Amino acid sequence: MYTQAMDTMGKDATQAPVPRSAEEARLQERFDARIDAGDFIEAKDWMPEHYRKTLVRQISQHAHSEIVGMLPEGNWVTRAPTLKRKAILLAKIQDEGGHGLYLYSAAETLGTSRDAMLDALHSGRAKYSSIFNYPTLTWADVGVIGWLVDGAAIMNQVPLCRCSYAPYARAMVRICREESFHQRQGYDALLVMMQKGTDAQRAMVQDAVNRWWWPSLMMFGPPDDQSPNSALSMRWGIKRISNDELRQKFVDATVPQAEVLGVQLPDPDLKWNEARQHFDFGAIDWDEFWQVIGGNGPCNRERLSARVKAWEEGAWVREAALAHASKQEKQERVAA
Ligand code: BYC
Repeated sequence: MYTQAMDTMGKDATQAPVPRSAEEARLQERFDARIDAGDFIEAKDWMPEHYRKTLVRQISQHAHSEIVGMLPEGNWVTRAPTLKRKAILLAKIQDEGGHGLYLYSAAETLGTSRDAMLDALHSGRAKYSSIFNYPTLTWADVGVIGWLVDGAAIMNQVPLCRCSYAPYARAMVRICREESFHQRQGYDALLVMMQKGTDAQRAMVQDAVNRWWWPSLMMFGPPDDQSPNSALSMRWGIKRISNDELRQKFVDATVPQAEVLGVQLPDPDLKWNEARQHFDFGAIDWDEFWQVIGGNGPCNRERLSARVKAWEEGAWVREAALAHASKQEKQERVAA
């Protein structure tokens, strides 16, 4: 249901920055031709500086999102209702940590160090997904994160498996496989509460859906006409489907799932449009979105300080790992 056409945009949405020399123009022309032919670009290939910067920005933000995304779920590890749910939640959080690591590695192939990326996160210069600045108030939030947040993530990330930058595309293939399990475990947890639970549990699920629905729609980014990065990212095959198109696909896929679950999506304007063959939906509160990505969401400060604390308190682990590696290297040199 989440697999879909991976390229719906034209290739000439905008022009790349003008090359500075004849040699650069020749390289740029070859690069453009490769993009147009659907080739993948590898780390050692020539690429325009702006392409490199755009990728570092997007991939590092994506990595930060995975790592920060562990926090709202981590809040429920000690309070999961059964051993089975606790084991599933732990595995899911561990997967998110792994996704962050693949993505930092993919960004490092572009010549930016992990320390520089983490410094940008810790100092508040780098962004991470708006969705992780909302609190997880009840156990139902964990299920809803799986269903809606991972569902939105898959919708956005499947096209990235065909991103023109090969190391990112390769990382995304594995990530998407794991995200599918995450989405299903969330839906399963909610289904159990809705079908076998008490009235109080059903109310808890509905309340969680009410709180997470609109922020999930914001995950796809601003409307296309307010998305400054889209045109070039589309031109270069980094993004394959626009923010608004992906948001629409997500709504279309999710409404029938809500019906099966027996929850109401909190939007009085949500209705099937026969002419468009899509669901119409109400206006998104973009002021809230800009506030959240500007650092003023409900949990921004808490999330960032948790990451900074983990980084500072983990210094001895990094030092010990480096000391061990250098000791091993010395021993190998002596043995050789
Ligand atoms: N939150 O020009 P636009 C996960 C920023 S991880 C925060 O459309 P672009 C998961 C955007 O960065 C989910 N910021 O940008 C993990 C830009 O600012 P800058 C993360 C946002 O890049 C654990 C400005 O707004 N997924 O799912 O063309 C557990 C203008 O936007 C957001 C990814 O990172 C946002 N929602 O498109 C469970 C996927 N939206 O950088 C789940 C990869 C926009 O110019 N990323 N901004 O200062 C992408 O696909 C694209 O970067 C986006 C934005 C669609 C997110």
